[in-house]
Amino acid sequence: MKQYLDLCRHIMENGELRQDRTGTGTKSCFGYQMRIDLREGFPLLTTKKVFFKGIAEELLWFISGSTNIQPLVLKNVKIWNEWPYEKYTQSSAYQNESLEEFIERIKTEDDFAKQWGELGPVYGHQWRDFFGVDQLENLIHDLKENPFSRRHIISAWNPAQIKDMALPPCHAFMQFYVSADKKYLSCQLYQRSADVFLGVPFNIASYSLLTHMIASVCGYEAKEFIHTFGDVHIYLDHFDQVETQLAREPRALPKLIINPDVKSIYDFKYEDFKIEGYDPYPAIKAKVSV
Ligand code: DHF
Ligand code: TMP
Repeated sequence: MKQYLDLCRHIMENGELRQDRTGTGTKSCFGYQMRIDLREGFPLLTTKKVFFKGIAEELLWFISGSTNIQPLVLKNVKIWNEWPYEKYTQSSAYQNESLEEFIERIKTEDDFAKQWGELGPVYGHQWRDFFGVDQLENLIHDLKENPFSRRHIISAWNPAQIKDMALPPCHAFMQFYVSADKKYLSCQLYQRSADVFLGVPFNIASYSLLTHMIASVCGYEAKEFIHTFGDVHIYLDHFDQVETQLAREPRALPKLIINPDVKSIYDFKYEDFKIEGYDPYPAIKAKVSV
């Protein structure tokens, strides 16, 4: 995807070197926007292999309202493991388990998972129960009943609860827009903080998938995903990986096929999505800063 490679190049050329919370250090810019036409294909990067199943299962987990990593772990999705583990290692209950041993306990001991697998009131909680408001339910209702509203918004940013979250929301605020002919649905996301090598490929695919799912249950077609960034950065230990990707020529985008029989946003399962014609370059490993 050209837009993504342009973003990488933009940061490499214009970013400032700065310290960050994790201690790794980044090259960073403030403010950037990408526009992705979802009619041209599904935006899953081809310049490295991206873990679509992990993206889809994470999104279904948000939609379910869950904020505990146990359901993800049981599906072998590991992307949220480090954060509860970090908290556990700092507690008095910690018995020197490795990350693998910790995750094995989350899988097999429900009481342990209830106590230590929680991320706090993160995405799933705010989408479905922002101080009692089911924002997702309201969004879908309003998209059908009042398509031209300028208030099609979901906010994960709940200032009163930030202190209880393992990580304050990065993809924090989204707005939807129905075209004048009521044919198309577009989505714009505001992401306050973006790890361009690891997080952003997931975020692009996740919100694009969400746009397709909402369009499908409301009777629209997905049009554009507009991705707006605050602090958009490349970690210093990702430079080689980014250069490897920049040297690869992007290939044709795959297609997303969604099961059209699913009529409610809550009923989707991983098997209702098919990615066709995905022919990426090999995966590229990188360390995640915790
Ligand atoms: N912290 C930081 N520093 N960066 C992030 O991108 C990030 N993302 C979070 C939580 N905290 C974060 C949630 N999303 C991976 C991708 C997305 C994600 C967390 C982790 C990740 O490690 N991806 C690897 C491996 C994927 C796999 O399990 O196969 C990748 O190569 O894409
Ligand atoms: P921060 O809370 O100090 O901004 O750190 C969060 C880091 O995680 C930052 O590098 C952005 C990254 N991130 C993403 O890029 N996408 C995501 O979906 C999530 C959860 C985090």
